[in-house]
Amino acid sequence: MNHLHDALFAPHQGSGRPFLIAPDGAALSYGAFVDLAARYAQAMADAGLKPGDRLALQLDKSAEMLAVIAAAIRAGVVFLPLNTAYTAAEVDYFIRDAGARMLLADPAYAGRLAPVAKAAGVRLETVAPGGGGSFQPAATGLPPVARAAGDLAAFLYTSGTTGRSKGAMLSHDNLLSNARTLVGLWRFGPEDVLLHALPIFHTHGLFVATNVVLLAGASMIFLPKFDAREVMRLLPKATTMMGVPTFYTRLLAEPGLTPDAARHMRLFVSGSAPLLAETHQDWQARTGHRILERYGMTETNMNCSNPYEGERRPGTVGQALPGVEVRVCDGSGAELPRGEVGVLEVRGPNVFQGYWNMPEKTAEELRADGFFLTGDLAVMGADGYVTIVGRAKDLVISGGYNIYPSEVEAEIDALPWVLESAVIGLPHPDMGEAVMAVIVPRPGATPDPEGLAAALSERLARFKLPRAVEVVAELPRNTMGKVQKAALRAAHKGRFG
Ligand code: MCA
Ligand code: AMP
Repeated sequence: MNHLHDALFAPHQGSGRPFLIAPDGAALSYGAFVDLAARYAQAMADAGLKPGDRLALQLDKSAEMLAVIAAAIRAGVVFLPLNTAYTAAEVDYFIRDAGARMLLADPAYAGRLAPVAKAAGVRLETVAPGGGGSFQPAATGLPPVARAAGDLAAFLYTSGTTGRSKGAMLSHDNLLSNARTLVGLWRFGPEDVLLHALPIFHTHGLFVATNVVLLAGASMIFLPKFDAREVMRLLPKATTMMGVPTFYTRLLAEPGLTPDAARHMRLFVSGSAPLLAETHQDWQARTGHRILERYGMTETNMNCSNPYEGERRPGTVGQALPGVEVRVCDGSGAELPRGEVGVLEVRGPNVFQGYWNMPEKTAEELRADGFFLTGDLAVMGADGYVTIVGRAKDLVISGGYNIYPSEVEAEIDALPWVLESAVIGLPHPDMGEAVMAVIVPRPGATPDPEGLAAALSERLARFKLPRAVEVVAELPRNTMGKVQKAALRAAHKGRFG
């Protein structure tokens, strides 16, 4: 048996039901998808990939990318999907750290990735949306390779407040148990059509959206990326949508967003970043629908959700999922009384297996009793509803993408004119938060704030680049010498409107 394959893909073999629906209405059936995945799996075996080997993917969103992921599951190969915005320097780190055997890239990225793949000794092949590229499915399919519940399925890289990105190891059952819970909780069934506009290299678009659809035998309208007009056009053909808060604020700016436009919808889900209570209320006023907010992490998949029936309380992420334990603790792991703010800890079958090759980091964040320290500050009400009130970790979430200030600061500090820097997140009307850099120049050097983005663009994905830069004589510090980011955030809070 293959734990994930048997639940997600095997039941659909030979089925003529639609799985992926392109924006023009063309459908790819479940049967055709499973067949394609089986043949990609054989191509992986032919390329020498063995169960447990790591396969990195920097692919544009497409049916082929999903089929490659399904193939990796079938072949027992651990896949690591990478944001298409990552630069060659960033990809270089991931493929080396993961010890990837192969890197599958969109042909458009192959030129920039070839040197790092070669230097790291990783085989580079290409896959294009629509099926082109050097990596082609074999003529026949590979029988599913046996994988148990605890075997690794995927690495998803996520940064910490210090140091480089860490590969969060997710097992077959981490993914399956969570998807099963969500299907039940959110009432997904074969008649559902999910409007899918998220990227599929992160948890939200890949594991939450796609696995739920697969388990339920539902269909998804598969958009290459979020585009408010396209979503408005296709909304009448869908029953459900999952998005980050930016999706909802952008859709609220569409004049056509009315109860009539949303009348075929039964569920809108939001997550990955805080949804303002105001957005929740505006959405209800415009469409009659109450957005269902849930909360999760790369390391844990989903932890909390507002209910399907019952109160969806704006500004909260609802209650712990069935089978998941959530507690608010002081720094030592002692649970705090309801109503007090502390660090949120999570335990359950959804919690990951640790960070790849980083036992010390794993031990810092995963307690011996199985509770994972999320780094989010939260308060739990008497009725179990959780409100995320802040972050103990220095993290900016912009349009649903995580940006770790320490990573951006390290790159800025390496520039010749810079003495030191502080990177902060500020409220942004479209992205929720956006990044600003406050920089102290070296004595005698000529500051070049206008050239900052260009200077960093080889090193950092564009979404991480500061959208505002200020050059200052010194950074505010407390008596311990620590930069006071709260003071900087307060001083600049209106910067993005
Ligand atoms: C694009 N840009 C961004 C972002 N996205 N800058 C900051 N933050 C962003 N999120 C920049 C690009 O680099 C580019 O800059 C310019 O904006 C326009 O790019 P474009 O691709 O046209 O942007 P967009 O289409 O407007 O994208 C915004 C977006 C997108 C639709 C909000 O970022 C998105 O789909 N976000 C979803 C992220 C997501 O799936 N997160 C889930 C993570 P330049 O002009 O300089 O080149 S999973 C997770 O967090 C946990 C587990 C959970 O709970 O789900
Ligand atoms: P990631 O590193 O992509 O796994 O991001 C996980 C982080 O996103 C969490 O630790 C939270 O800080 C944040 N997050 C996810 N969903 C929500 C939500 N509904 N409300 C507030 N923060 C959220």
